[in-house]
This record gives sequence, C-alpha cells and structure tokens, in this order.
Amino acid sequence: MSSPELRVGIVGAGAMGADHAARITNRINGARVTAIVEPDPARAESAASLSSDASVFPSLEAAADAIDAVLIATPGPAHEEALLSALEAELEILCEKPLTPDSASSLRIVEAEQKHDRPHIQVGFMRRFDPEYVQLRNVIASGELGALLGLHCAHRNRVSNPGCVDSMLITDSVVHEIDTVAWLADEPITAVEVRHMRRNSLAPEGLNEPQLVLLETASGVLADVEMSVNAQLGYQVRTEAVFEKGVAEIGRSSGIAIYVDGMYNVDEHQDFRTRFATAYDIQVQRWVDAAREGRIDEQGCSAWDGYLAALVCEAGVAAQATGARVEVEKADKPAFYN
Ligand code: ISE
Repeated sequence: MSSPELRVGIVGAGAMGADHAARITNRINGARVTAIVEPDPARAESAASLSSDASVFPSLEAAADAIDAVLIATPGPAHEEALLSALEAELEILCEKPLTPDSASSLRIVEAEQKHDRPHIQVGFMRRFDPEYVQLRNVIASGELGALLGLHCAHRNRVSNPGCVDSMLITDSVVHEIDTVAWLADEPITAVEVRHMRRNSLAPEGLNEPQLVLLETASGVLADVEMSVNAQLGYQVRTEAVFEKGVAEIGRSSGIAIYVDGMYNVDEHQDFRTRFATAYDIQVQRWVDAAREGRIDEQGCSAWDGYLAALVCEAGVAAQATGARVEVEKADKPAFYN
C-alpha cells in the first residue's frame, strides 16, 4: 500500500537539483519538495522558491524531520557523505550519476546499504527510462531479430564543460553508455579499450578528443562509443544495434522539420535536460511510486549496478592512459541485490 505524499529533500541545488525541484513540483504525482540542502544561499533560495512547501536546511541531518526521501544532485565527490547519512536515516534515495566517483567509495556504499533490510538507493542513470531505450531493450530481450551482436553508439555534447579533462569523458559522459550497454545486453562489461580520433582543434587546449571507447560484454557483444564533447552541432545521443537478422536504431533527431531553400532542417537538442526530459520525468515518477511502497524500482540502476559502472570507468581511464585493452575487475553480485 502507498504511503501519503512523499516529502522529498533535494541535496545540491545546481542546474540538475533545480531541474528536479521544478519537475517534482510541477509534473510528479505523490511527492512534494519540502527541503533544500545547498550551501550557496542564492541557489538554495531560488530552488526553494519553486515549491511552496520547501525550506532551506544547512544539512541533511537538520532536514531529517521534514523528509521521507532524498534526491542527491551534488557534484559526484559529495555523494558518499550524503548517501551514508541518508542511509543512516533510512531515507529512500535517488542519487544522480555516478553513484560515487570511484569503486572504493562505491563499494563502501554498497556495504553500508546491505546493513539494511532492503535496497534503498536508485542511481539516476535516466536513459533506462527513455522510451526508445526501453523499446530497444525489449527488442533485444524478445530475440525477434536474433542475438545482439554489437552496438554503435554516438554521444555528442555541443561544447565541453569548464575544467573538463580527458578522464571525465569516461567518468562523466561514457559512464552513461557503460550503464546502458550492460543493461541493454543484460550482462556485465568485461573489458574496455580507448582510441583517439584525430583531435578536434576546437576542443580546449589539453583535451584530447573525440575518443572512441570499445566496451566488451561477457558474451562478446562489442559496443563502440564515439564520445565527442565539442561536437558544436548540439546534443546527440544515438545507438544502432546490430543483430543476427537486422538492425535497430534509436535517438534520431526528431524536432520540427523545415524544408526551405533546397534544405531540409530538423531541430536538434542543445542539452541533455531537454533530450532526456521524458526519461527524467518517468524516472522520478517511478522512483516516487516505488518509494511510497517501500521499495526501489526494478528498472532503475541499483547501487550494485552503480558500483559495477565505477569499476568499468576505472578500467576505461586505465585504457585511456595505456591504449591497451583493460579487463574489468570481476565482482560477484550479493544475493541482497537479486
Ligand atoms: C553530463 O553530466 C550528463 O550526465 C549528460 O547526460 C552527458 O551527456 C554529459 O556528457 C555529461 O557531462
């Protein structure tokens, strides 16, 4: 049976936290934002003003009486502290990707979670809720096109974020393909290799990209990911899946099409918040529905899957540095996550 409306605290009110505050207030049923925990007073007030029920608190502990659940949207390095304190308070948790920035801290989270009666953490890999990704996963699982052989993925950002360095192409961006490839193929990624394309001279000095990342799964499905963070053209995320009997494609530009002056123009996204707006909405709604029933959503990314993604990222960063194929450290899934 569902509990009354879920009172959600948002930790971290930067762009993503504010986006989620507006989403929960305007589009999600069964939840309201009651607390904002954010050290920057202007950001905190601005996010709190989006909901008539929200107050600003100096810490998660201080907000404890006002919330049943927490949405963590701080930068990755602050996730561990927030996750541990939310677990301690037995809150339901949606944590923006990545779970934490490295596998050692992710393992600490997984160990702390297992001290509870059931999983409480969902990691915000929102592509699992994108309708086209879901359709593709169903096609793969149905076997109607035969076995899945490989995937061609393109992940293009318009311009890189300030401070972006090579390793972040893996840990901040390809981490999405790392989660979705394992989820689509329904098996773990076992090895990673990274090559560099000819360098884009429009990338900031020192950034060596685009990169071509090869993800290999346990049964030999090979996913090639073109990762460009200065693609200029807008924001694109596309996947072509190659099967024994055919090919499936998702992520085509689908904005308004204009035919004029001998040209055919289709609107393109500029940012992941619009490209994946529907996926974010569905993800948060399903998280809320599950949390009100005292469980995590089975389609979402568990803390265990978040830990596996951290292990693959580490192999990826090592592969970037060496140019060699790097195997991913094996990890046996605890029964707690079955
Ligand atoms: C950003 O943090 C995201 O998560 C986006 O989905 C991704 O496309 C982008 O590369 C990241 O910087």
